[in-house]
Amino acid sequence: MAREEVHVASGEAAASRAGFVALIGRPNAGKSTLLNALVGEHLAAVSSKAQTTRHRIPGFRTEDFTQYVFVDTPGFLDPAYALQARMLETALGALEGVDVACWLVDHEQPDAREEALLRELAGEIPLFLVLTKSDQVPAAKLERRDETWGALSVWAGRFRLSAKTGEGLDALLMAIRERLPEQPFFYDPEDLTDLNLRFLAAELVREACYEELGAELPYSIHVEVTEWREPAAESDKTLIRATVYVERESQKGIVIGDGGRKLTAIGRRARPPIETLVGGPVYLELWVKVRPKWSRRDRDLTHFGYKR
Ligand SMILES: Nc1nc2c(ncn2[C@@H]2O[C@H](COP(=O)(O)OP(=O)(O)O)[C@@H](O)[C@H]2O)c(=O)[nH]1
Ligand SMILES: [Mg+2]
Repeated sequence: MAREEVHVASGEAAASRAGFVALIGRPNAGKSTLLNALVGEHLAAVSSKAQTTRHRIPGFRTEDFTQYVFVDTPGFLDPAYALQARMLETALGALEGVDVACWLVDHEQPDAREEALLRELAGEIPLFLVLTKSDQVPAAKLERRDETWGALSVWAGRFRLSAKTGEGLDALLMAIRERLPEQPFFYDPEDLTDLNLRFLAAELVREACYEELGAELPYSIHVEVTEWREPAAESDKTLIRATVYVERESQKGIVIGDGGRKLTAIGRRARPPIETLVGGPVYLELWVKVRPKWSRRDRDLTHFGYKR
């Protein structure tokens, strides 16, 4: 493939850089929030409940001469059932072929499993330590974390940042840039992801469910977009029908709520970000269905798109 070169004003040729950057770490470390901040768009579902991210979510950031392909991943955890096992496989699989990995941290110290993973990774690619939530975590605590984690001496660089305020993002981007290979861009500079809109809309509904529902239920929820009708006329809305799958009849009642109030609230919360995504008004119709024990059944997981 021919190397694309971008000519700068001085007449010198500046080669473009492009590459893949994995965002990895424990559940709740702030991976999805950082992906969204780096891409400048709400691509990945975020919530205070651990294990919100179930798939590999790519997000692109293209600057003049640099294209970063960030990959958000499910958190590292010991899998307790089939869905979690697939999530872990997805997280590990996302590391294949990346140029840089960022290990995001909002806890005090590594456990043995994490340490082993980090040592293995550091032998293969540059590994950056990223202490997250610097807007929230006291400086003294960040300092301690930096010391404890830094002592692992597997790092190509150490950073602290806040995806909420943007503090520290530029420094991380500059360091990543230096580690990306000189090569042509992979994607159109206008593109932000290669995920399709249906998938992203379903994720936004799932995120709204997480926010509206109690602590237990979210892990039982899967959302599928079943119908997507483009507006027939300029003034029309895009019709999007989605099904919220739960595992038990009793859960169905919880998602629907008294007189349908819960489901209405979920729809009201999901619609604005979906409209931003679609770039126009949306009519969002939600249905709730029971699919017994889907999160433990291989066939259902495959059917729902959880990759092995
Ligand atoms: N204050 C603060 N909260 C954050 C920041 N980044 C993430 N969070 C919160 O931490 C929780 C987990 O974030 P999420 O991105 O879903 O973590 P993930 O599981 O690693 O993807 C959510 O409640 C976020 O709002 C940050 O920079 N500052
Ligand atoms: Mg996440």
